[in-house]
Amino acid sequence: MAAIEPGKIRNVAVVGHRGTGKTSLVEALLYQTGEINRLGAVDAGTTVSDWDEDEQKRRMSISLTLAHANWQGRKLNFIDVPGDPSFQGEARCALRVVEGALVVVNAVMGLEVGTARVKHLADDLGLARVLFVNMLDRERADFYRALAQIQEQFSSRCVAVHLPIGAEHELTGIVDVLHMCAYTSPNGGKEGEPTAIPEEMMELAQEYREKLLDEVVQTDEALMEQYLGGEELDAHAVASALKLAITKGEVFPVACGVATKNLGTHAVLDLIVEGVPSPAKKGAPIEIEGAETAAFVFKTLADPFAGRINLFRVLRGGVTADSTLLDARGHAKERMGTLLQLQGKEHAGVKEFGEGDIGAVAKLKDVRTGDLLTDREIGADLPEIVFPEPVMSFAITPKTKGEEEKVAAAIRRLAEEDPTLQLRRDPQTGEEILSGMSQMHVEVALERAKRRYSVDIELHPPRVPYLETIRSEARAHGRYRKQTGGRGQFGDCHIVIEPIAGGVGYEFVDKIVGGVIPQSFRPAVDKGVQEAMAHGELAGAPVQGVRVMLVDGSYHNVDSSEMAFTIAGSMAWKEAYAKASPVLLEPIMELDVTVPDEAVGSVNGDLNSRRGRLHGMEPAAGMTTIKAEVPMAELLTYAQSLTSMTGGRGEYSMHFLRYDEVPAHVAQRVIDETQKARDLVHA
Ligand SMILES: Nc1nc2c(ncn2[C@@H]2O[C@H](COP(=O)(O)OP(=O)(O)OP(=O)(O)O)[C@@H](O)[C@H]2O)c(=O)[nH]1
Ligand SMILES: [Mg+2]
Repeated sequence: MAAIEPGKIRNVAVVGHRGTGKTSLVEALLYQTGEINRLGAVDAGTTVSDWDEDEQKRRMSISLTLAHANWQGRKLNFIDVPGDPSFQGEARCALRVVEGALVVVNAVMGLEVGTARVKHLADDLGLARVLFVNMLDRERADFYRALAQIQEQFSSRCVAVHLPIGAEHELTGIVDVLHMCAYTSPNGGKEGEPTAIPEEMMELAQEYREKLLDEVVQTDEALMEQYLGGEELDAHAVASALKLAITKGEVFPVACGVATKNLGTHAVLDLIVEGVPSPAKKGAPIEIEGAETAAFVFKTLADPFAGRINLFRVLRGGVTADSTLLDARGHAKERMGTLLQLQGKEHAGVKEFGEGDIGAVAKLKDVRTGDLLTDREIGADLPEIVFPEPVMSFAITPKTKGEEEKVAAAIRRLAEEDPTLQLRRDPQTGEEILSGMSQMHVEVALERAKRRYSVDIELHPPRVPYLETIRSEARAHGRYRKQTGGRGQFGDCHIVIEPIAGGVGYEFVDKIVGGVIPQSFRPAVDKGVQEAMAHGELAGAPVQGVRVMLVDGSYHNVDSSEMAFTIAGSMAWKEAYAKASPVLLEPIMELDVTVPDEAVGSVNGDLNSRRGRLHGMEPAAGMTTIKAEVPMAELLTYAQSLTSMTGGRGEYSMHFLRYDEVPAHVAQRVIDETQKARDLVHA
């Protein structure tokens, strides 16, 4: 098969809130175009897209999936994107390499928070946006209510191009007001050719056609003149004006249907071909200068059969099988061995992917998400996919002692597939911290680690990285002396410690006059102090924000040594620290919580009980974003609470802000707990 020319390709990411029917819609699109001859169902685990074991078990999408179809002589590449916020990194990858977003909305629930999020991403990337109101057959589905909501909350330029005939279980078909024709529900069969609009729908269809034309002519002066002059508009001219308007984000067509019955797919396929710009029209989503061939890797997958597979979008030129390209990150040569066309988990070998196409390649050595492959060195910066920061952290340990390295290796592999998964070692607590977008996200990762790499991993709440500091000045004397037969030990010093303004850092000031401690032993005092400071006496946390002045001391000609002064330094520190009003500091996070308006009261009350300080609230479209500062220690189990307070409709993100002093009553509890833990260790 020869490469497909860019003008004949349409790249579409299918996005939307969790469970709006994206995977079912992709299935229907593949069925309608004849790619598959049976309409699979998510609930039966038989769809092309949700092919992974984890996905079938949970009946939801977890990773993005690639599929393709032919319609009107065009190649359509679909990327089915999971809707759950746990896997929102996938949407970032997918939207980066397409010209269009097909936003699927649930006709019963209307606009939901996840839909708004991906819509904004698509806005920011300047993508064409087509909306599909799905599930018209469900009880309490209401196309017009969903449409009104979309217009009110997204843009008044969202216009209906398809209308339902009937509603809920009496739905019998849809009308296409762009082409002024109708489709009867195929009830899971193949959709037939368009038919005439039923008599009783004619008036409504006319009304909505006018609304559509009103929007379209506003984007095209010549059409506007004809329209105002009462001329009959040429259908082709309207279609191309609409296409241009969609491309430029001036009009957003709203389609509708029933994915599980394959209703509306014919019309939406037409709409994609006509409304989403081809790569030739739009130009590459990432501009690359100086290379003849360039491909952007937007996702790395671990495939059960083919090993590692990289999905890429051809930005320039064509990628041919068995060619060699350079990886711009590692500068290594990579042989593009077997090129694959993916249909869910099915692979077909191909010889070439042309400019603008989306394909896959197996068995590259060291290529991962975000990498750029070119035919020559171009010295350009890597294009970036901006991923959301993970919000949930857990400490992880292997179930079997000694498998620490195996665990880390497995998680690293998984993080290559999914950059919203992060593994780091907390230098303060020494724990391995795994962070992700949600508890489910992390649990899915652990299941995969177990299945693929045979490691059992346990999750624990992470320890809070407390710090300690002092509030006042203090002076102390440290003297270490030992006489055991031959040569003894002698170190003796006086130090003064004081808080550093701003509360961070450490300074050591040598104020010795007259050589009461020889120059060569003074750094040893510094060392002893710093060693002791690594574990403060309150909660064993590192101490910071202290200036230590070495002011006096004495030495012994024979017995003094560096070791003796190190010990004396740490003795002096301990005494001084106890007298300098030490306090415990805790990390404060900035928290953004988005919840349905009706949950604001309980969420705010809950934040209050978590020692949170509210900063503001921003209501938007039935949802309110609450901004607050909350101690990290109070947020370790926040996800579960938020889910129960909002019926799963709340979302949050947080990042580190600063350290604050822990209020006395809380500090005492932390100190007691650490003391208990220490006693256990020593018992
Ligand atoms: N009645 C009805 N059910 C539908 C329709 N579309 C999807 N469903 C059902 O809705 C549920 C979710 O469908 P999916 O296709 O998995 O939704 P999704 O948007 O891919 O879900 P995520 O990928 O997890 O975000 C499944 O039980 C589908 O059978 C529809 O048009 N009508
Ligand atoms: Mg899905």
